[in-house]
Amino acid sequence: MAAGCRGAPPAEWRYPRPAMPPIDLRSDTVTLPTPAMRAAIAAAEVGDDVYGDDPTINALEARAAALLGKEAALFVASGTMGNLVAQLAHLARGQEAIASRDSHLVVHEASGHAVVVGASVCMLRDRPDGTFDLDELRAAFRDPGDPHQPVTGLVAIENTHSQSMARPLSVEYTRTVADIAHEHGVPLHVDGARFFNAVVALGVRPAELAGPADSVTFCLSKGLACPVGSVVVGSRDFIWRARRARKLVGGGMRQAGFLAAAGLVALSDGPDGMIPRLAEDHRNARLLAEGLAGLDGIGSPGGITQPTPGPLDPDRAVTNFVVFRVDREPAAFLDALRDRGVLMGPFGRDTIRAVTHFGIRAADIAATVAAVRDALADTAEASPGAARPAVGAASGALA
Ligand code: TLP
Repeated sequence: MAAGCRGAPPAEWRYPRPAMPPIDLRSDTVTLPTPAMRAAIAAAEVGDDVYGDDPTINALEARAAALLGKEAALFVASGTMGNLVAQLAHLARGQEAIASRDSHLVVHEASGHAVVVGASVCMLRDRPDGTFDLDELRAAFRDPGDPHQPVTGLVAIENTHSQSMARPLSVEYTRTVADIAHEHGVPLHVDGARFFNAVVALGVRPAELAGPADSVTFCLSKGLACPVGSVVVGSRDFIWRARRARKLVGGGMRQAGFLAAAGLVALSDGPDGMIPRLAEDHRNARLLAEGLAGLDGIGSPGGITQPTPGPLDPDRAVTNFVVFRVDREPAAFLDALRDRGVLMGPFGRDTIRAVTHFGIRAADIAATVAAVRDALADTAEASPGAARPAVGAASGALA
């Protein structure tokens, strides 16, 4: 077994499903394809993509490159694969990437940077607005003249920035980080798993936000509701290297135009396109945060997710995440919530995440707030967590 894949499976890693279709807020990855996508999938013209013969993948890659203002694009199986092939294309073995301590690339990708890329990561702390302290960023570049040190080969940022409750990072900030990276001769990669949520929240054009970056990965399979896939964009040379890297990790997918067809629908202009409707998810997240903030037992998640202790602050929910803390044992609360037909998930230590997405309507938000109220009541007595410190109290907030 490969060294990076050891570890015992947990007793039960599949979430038991309730009898009724739940209001599933665990992630926007649970979205199902639209009727227009299903029709496009059924009708898709396909070919062997490893030979470059799949017209639907070629069309998707051309559309993605044009939309984000880059020379070329590559369709990959997942956001994780997108970040991995981007690192393989940017970094030589033994180099170092600068990335956020809490980023998906560092925490949730099974150490692909170390296991597959052979790179170390210099981890920076993010601030509550999702940005790096720029002096800390400047200080993180290694001295290329010192043979003891790794050579810095990449800066990576995440937009939207999950740990800060999915805040969007601005065009100006992205440009500043890119300028600093480029001064050191290093490219900037954006993990834009929810890049279009950032575009919609900021009210900018995709090409403006992608412009300063050397590469961007965005996911089709999250808020854009496609069944599978992500796209990496960048220069022609970079995408050629990423294509080779995709082969290396076994990601050459042959007639995957059936999957790309849904992506073309999602990125289309007009009524079937999925980008502008992300604004509805953001409104619903805000509604949910407002509803939850009014409940006893719900409080600030702490840390950079919400640095102020006390009640949950709805102003933190600017895209499609709501992250909060309960003054109960989180697992018992989540079980009680599931029994009431609502799924949410743990998000880091002791905090809970709800993600709004296609298929969740304002009425579901009202039902969710009612279910949370009931689940809090269900777990008030029995939970050993009832003795936990009050939510949002200074001692209860993550540092
Ligand atoms: N994130 C998933 C989980 O893996 C945590 C989620 O439910 O949010 N970058 C970011 C910022 C992401 O949030 C994710 C997925 C990825 C990359 C990876 O995408 P996939 O799941 O397609 O490999």
